[in-house]
Amino acid sequence: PQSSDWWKSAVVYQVYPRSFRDSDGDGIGDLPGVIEKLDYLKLLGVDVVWLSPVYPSPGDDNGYDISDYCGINPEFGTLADFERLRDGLHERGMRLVMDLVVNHTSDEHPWFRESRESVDSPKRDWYIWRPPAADGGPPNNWGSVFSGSAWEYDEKTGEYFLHLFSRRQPDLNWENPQVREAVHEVMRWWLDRGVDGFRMDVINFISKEPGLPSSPEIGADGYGSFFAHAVDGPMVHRYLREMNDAVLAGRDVMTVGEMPGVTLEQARLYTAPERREVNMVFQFEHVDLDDGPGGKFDPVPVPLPVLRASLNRWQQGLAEDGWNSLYWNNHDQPRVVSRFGDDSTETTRVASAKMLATVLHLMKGTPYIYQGEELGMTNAHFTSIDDYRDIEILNYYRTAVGGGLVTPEQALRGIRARGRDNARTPVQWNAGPGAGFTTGTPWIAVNDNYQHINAEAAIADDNSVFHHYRRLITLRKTHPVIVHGTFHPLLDDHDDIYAYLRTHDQHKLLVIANWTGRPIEVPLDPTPLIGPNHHLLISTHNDAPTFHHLRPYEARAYLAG
Ligand code: TEU
Repeated sequence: PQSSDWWKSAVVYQVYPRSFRDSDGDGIGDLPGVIEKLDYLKLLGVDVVWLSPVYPSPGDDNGYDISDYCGINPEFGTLADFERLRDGLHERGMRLVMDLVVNHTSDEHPWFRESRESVDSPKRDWYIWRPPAADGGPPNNWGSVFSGSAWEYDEKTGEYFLHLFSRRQPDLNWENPQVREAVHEVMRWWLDRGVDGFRMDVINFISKEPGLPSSPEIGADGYGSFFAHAVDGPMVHRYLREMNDAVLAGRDVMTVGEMPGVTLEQARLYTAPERREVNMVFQFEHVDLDDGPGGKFDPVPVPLPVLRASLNRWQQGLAEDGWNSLYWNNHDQPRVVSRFGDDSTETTRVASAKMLATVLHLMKGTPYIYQGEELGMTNAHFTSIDDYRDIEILNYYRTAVGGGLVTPEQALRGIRARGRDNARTPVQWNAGPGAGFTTGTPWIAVNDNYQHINAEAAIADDNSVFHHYRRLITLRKTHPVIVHGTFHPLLDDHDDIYAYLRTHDQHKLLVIANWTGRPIEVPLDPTPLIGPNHHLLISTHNDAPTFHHLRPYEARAYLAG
């Protein structure tokens, strides 16, 4: 591996600044708040911080609607704060990755304001405008991710513009070379300010199928799915290669493309090093498995064999060429301990959070930790729709309940399980008022469980979820088999155990995990797999284990060589 492959052995920590730490008591997290916690991040041991958007924004989608790419939202601080954060990270040997949200802008971005002025505007073609259909309705049947049509009619010029997300997030027209050049300029602007890479928001949506055809695949809400026509589109690989040639070539940075709906076959192309597109992608297969017949908010249980088959397929599919991102959580996903673990008692919460971390962090790829995951933070468990803030949740509730598709109880059940605000409650720093997040009124409620789930308590307890994450990160730095080892699945047809082997030269790593709340027997012998001279490397439980017996949510890894 070349030195420029530093991201292969790195662990990335995602900061969602709005919910991380509020330094000035306005109830909204900010950059000085992140700076206060740099030593905490160093103690955890992460190598990279990925900062969710901090740019000026009207806040329709919490900053994923950007009105100025080259600045800092005053809610979060100033450019000087940004520079202090960058320097604070670099001084501690950590790197900084920025969120690049360029499939769309805010409708308040000057580019869009100019574009909507007239059909002859020099920036008209920077966005995707179409005249109405014959009946005066939208140009095609696509629905937006945030409910309703993906088209918004604009009175001023009598045309529709495309927005795959909210109506306040118009899609940029990447077919226009001026748009691509403008994005390249933005990237250079941040790189020249010392950032170490980009997480690229829905970057596999930037190339739409010419003609923008309606979709025959109609959802429960009556809209057509744009996925077949706007995901992994015809030009996307060329645009990414062009971006590399124009901007990234010769710079020692990392890139990760967020790619809903990406297939393994496409991911191989995106991440093959010689193609110079992105270093890795966030794929969605394992976090979409609980979608039910009514979609994301109609969740179904995911049996371990289904989840494991998916993750193992990606492990093996990106084994030779390309690279995996490993994640359970981000600001769009429910908390993993509530989703695939068990947060119902303190014992099961701690054990299952550690088990899930062990299974993920010992796989091949770059692990991502989302703020609070290292504390075993749980879903919000809100009881009223009034507790929620997220545009996706609120739009869904309004349209699905209002349209008579579901009852309010059904909608809330889905939102409680899958809603994005589960991940967006404030980080729980201590047992004091506001959980140490704010001295004011938080923009979204603090989880009720902050008095026992918080960073201060976790740091003081050597058996905490936090220290387990810290140990996993340390192991990655000590044992090349964790970074580079070949992945071999084990017990492929077992209902309750996740087991695999990693091998690298003479080094062998065996991972076994009990996915259930019941004790189970392990139908494996370590010696034929990793030889007689192995030792216990890490365990979720700290008392002496018997190899063949796994307690509820117990996970262990053994190392040989
Ligand atoms: O998300 C892309 C995306 O399609 C989903 O993850 C989305 O969050 C949704 O929940 C699917 O049901 C990215 C960002 O991560 C997200 O926060 C933004 O809202 C979205 O793009 C638009 O920028």
